[in-house]
Amino acid sequence: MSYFDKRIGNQSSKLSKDLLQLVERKQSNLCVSVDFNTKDSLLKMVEAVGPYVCMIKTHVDIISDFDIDLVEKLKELSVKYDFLIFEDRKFADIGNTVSLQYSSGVHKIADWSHITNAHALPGDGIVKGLKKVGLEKGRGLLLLAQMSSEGSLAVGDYTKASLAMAQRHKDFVIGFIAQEKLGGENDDFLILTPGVGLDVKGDGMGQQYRTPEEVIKAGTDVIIVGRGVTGSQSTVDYQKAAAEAQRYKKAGWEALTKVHGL
Ligand code: S5P
Repeated sequence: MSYFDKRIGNQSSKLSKDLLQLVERKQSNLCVSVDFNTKDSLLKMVEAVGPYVCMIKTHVDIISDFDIDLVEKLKELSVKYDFLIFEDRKFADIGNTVSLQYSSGVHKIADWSHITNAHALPGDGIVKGLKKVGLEKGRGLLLLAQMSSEGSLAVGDYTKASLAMAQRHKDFVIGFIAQEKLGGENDDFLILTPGVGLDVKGDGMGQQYRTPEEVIKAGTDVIIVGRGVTGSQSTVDYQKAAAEAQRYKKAGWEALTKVHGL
């Protein structure tokens, strides 16, 4: 059985199967994080890198002119270029509050984002609250089991407890934001890893970068790259970003091929 067939067979949610199929089909395990703060610059960046990614990660709360039209355009681009949308909301409250934050407000994240994430800190209630809203819409959740930043407190027993929490909610938790493989064959969670860069080791504000090959050797499925692809918004060059996306796509796919003998 091929590597992807095996991984897909291990998944309990349709969304995680879809993501692995997409990675294989597009030969891309690259998620680009577009941390830009206007609608226009975000959409232009997605237009530039869309053909090379399996996922686009957003932080919609930083967009000064956010409206529903942005969401509609993002959804259109996700169909046009075949990628999933991941709103990096990092929920961190009690179940009742997160269910409201996920479904309501200006952003209505559950209506359009295939995937979102949450800290395990509050306990199982956070997963229950999000699941109540997201499960029937076919959404999936990633738990932040580890972080890329220097001095992160999400280590050791906290990471283990995050894994145990995910195991109790396999219908909705599809995997982790983590720096290494967590779980085994019986709970084959997806690992999405930020803090990935080919050229620099940090950003002077605590971010730490490893190369695609380093993280994929450690068990990553999807590499999350922000500024390494997009550059900074103040000096944005969409053509360069498209070229960088191709470079990271190639690096990610080659590492996956090598590590898993595809
Ligand atoms: O541990 C983490 C978790 C996340 S989701 N470390 C991170 O950096 N992130 C996010 O990934 C962060 O919020 C940012 O959007 C992206 C990394 O961006 P970059 O420009 O440093 O690649």
